[in-house]
Formats: sequence, structure tokens, C-alpha cells
Amino acid sequence: MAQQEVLTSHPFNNVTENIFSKIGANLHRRQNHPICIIKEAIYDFFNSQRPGTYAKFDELHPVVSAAANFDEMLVPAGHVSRSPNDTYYIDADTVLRCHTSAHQAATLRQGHPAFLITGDVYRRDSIDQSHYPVFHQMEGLRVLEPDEYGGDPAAGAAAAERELKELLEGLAQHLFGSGTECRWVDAYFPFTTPSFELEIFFNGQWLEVLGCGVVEQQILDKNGFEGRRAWAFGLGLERLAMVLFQIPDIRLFWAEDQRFLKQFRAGDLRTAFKPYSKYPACFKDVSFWLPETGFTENNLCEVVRGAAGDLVEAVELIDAFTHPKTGRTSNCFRISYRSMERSLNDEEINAIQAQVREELTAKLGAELR
Ligand code: FA5
Ligand code: MG
Repeated sequence: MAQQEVLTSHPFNNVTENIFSKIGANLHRRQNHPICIIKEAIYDFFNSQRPGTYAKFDELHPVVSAAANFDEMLVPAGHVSRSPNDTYYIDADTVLRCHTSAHQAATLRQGHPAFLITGDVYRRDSIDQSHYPVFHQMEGLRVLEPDEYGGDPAAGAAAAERELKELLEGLAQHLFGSGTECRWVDAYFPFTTPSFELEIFFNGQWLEVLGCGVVEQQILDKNGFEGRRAWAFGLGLERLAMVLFQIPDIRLFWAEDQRFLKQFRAGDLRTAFKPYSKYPACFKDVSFWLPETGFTENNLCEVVRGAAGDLVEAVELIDAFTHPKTGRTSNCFRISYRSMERSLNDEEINAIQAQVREELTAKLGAELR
């Protein structure tokens, strides 16, 4: 689908100008960009493990059918990720992919038993230093050969899980060396069983960097690999790059500032990002009664991004209470504004905050306090 068809007047369309402007940026294909550097480093690792095995795709378009994004991945009908609160819809049947898993089934149908797919993905999400509405994922999948596990299906699933964890631990070693603390956490995905997430200790907290698991049998059965066993993963490239290059804020990946871009060079994994300056943050609180019609933090975040662009660093709920008599609920959010490039002045922040307050009322139906 052509790009200009992304912002449509379809009543389901919830793609904002802010998001629209990011489509086609393709940070993962910009040679000296940290997202591209980490992509290449991961490709190198997988090539070294099984030379010539993995087919690679990094030009698949982010506009996909809801069927590919959800149905083919067995995401159940009422699952939260399908809601327009979480996903950008172009029309009722078309979305901006929210994960690279959207391409798993079709790539299997094309007959590829092993592949790596890299691309930009889109999500309505909360705002903080490690969440951004556009980010990059790499999908990996390998279907095992029956003779690798003696043909027994249960042994096949166990073999897939073992290889998956070994590979991803090996990848973490390859990227970060042995000094980095990692842990496996049990997880749930509709398209894998069992499922796991890998977390890395970074800047004082555990950062989730990937999800993975043994591919649901139905997905293989329906897409040309009947009765076979496979593992799959989805990596968050910004998160891995943040750890690798010590990049403290996910917004920096979008900086066109040479002070950022100049620090990275293709093939160099040893760069430690030097913050060029930490400009002061400015905090603004906003309190309001929630509308009867419902309210979500993602909607607020979208309003704030719309008004502030990348000047918003975090949006955090700091207080909530329900009035004992009226039963109405009030929330107070703290919005942190900070530029990566310069000091902000009061006037511009006040203007942004005024726009946020105005849209909270006009668009979200909140009653300011
Ligand atoms: C998925 O997207 C699954 N498709 C991954 C997967 C693939 C599992 C294949 C099993 C098999 P999840 O929603 O947890 O999972 O996202 C994967 C990774 O994307 C996260 O671990 C994190 O590193 C990154 N990520 C998620 N949301 C954001 C965000 N808002 N900003 C930056 N990175 C994010
Ligand atoms: Mg997750």
C-alpha cells in the first residue's frame, strides 16, 4: 500500500501526523545508525552459528492486514493488543504492524525454514525512557529438521527450546560480553508455548529486550511445515542498542543531531555513547476527572506526543482517587519535558501544556480540576 493511503478518513483510522512522519525513516537501513549497526551485528552472529541458513528480510512494508498481524498469529478475538487503544489502524482490516511476527506465517508459506526479519513496528504505548510508539524489531525463526531430534515430536519441542535459549544467550554474550546480567522470565504469547522473555540489567533496572518461545504447532501446520517443530523470537532493537551503546533515552535514536549520529560507525560495537549534555527537565502536573465514556493512559500519551513531539520524556500517573460520594475518579499525571538538544524555556512549555489541557477536555472529554 502506498504511504499516502496511511492517513485516511476511515472512521477506524487512528494514525497521527506524528506517527505518519516516521514511516519510511528506516533507521534499520541507515548505515552508520546504531539500529542498523546492531542489526548487522545480530545477522553476523546468526551467520556464524549456521552459515547460509537464515534468509534475511528488512524491506517488508509496515502496513499489513489485521489478519497477518493478529489472526495468523492466533491472537484471540478479544485480545487487548487488537484494540485501537494499543494498535494503529488504517481501516478496520489494515494496521501498522505492531510486531514483526506479522510476517511469520507468510514467510513460512513462501517455504523459508529459517529467517530473520527486521522492520519498524508501531504501538500506542506509555511514555518513558524505554518506550516509543515506533521502534524496531527483529524476528527470528528456525524450523528444525526431524533428524535433529530423532523424529519424536516431544523431543523436537525440547530441542527447539534448548537451541533457542542457547542461541539467545550466545547472542547476548556476543553483543555484551560476560559482564552483563541477564535473566529469563516466563511469559505468554498466543503464538508460542512455552514462552519466555529475556531481561537485562541496565541503568539500575531490569529491561525487557526480547520475547520468544517454541512455535505453536498450528502455525507450522497451516503454513507449509506440517508436523514440524520450530523456535521463534522477537528482539527489541532499540532496547539492545541502549544496553550496547549505553544510550540512556530511546528518543535519541530519532535525533538528527550530528552530536548523536557522529558517535557511531558501521561495524563498531565498542562505542560508548557520550551524552553531549543533560539539559534540565521541566515537570508539569495535570489533574482531571475521568470522563464517563472511559479514559486510557495511551490516549493521554498520544495527546501529549501530539503537542510536544519528542520534548516529552515521561508521563506518569502520580495520584488517583475516587470521590466517596459521587463515585467519580480523579487522576493526576506528571509530565516531564526535556530536550536532548537544548534548554527549554517557560513560554514554550506553558504553550505545550496549555494545548495538552485543552485537548484533554476537547478530545478526551476529561474535566480539568
Ligand atoms: C512481541 O512483539 C512478540 N511478537 C515477540 C515474539 C516473537 C515472541 C516471536 C515469541 C515469538 P513484545 O510485545 O514483548 O513481544 O515485544 C518484543 C520486544 O519489543 C520487547 O521485549 C521490547 O524489547 C520491545 N518493545 C516493546 N514495546 C516497545 C516500545 N514501546 N518501545 C521500544 N521497544 C519496545
Ligand atoms: Mg513483552
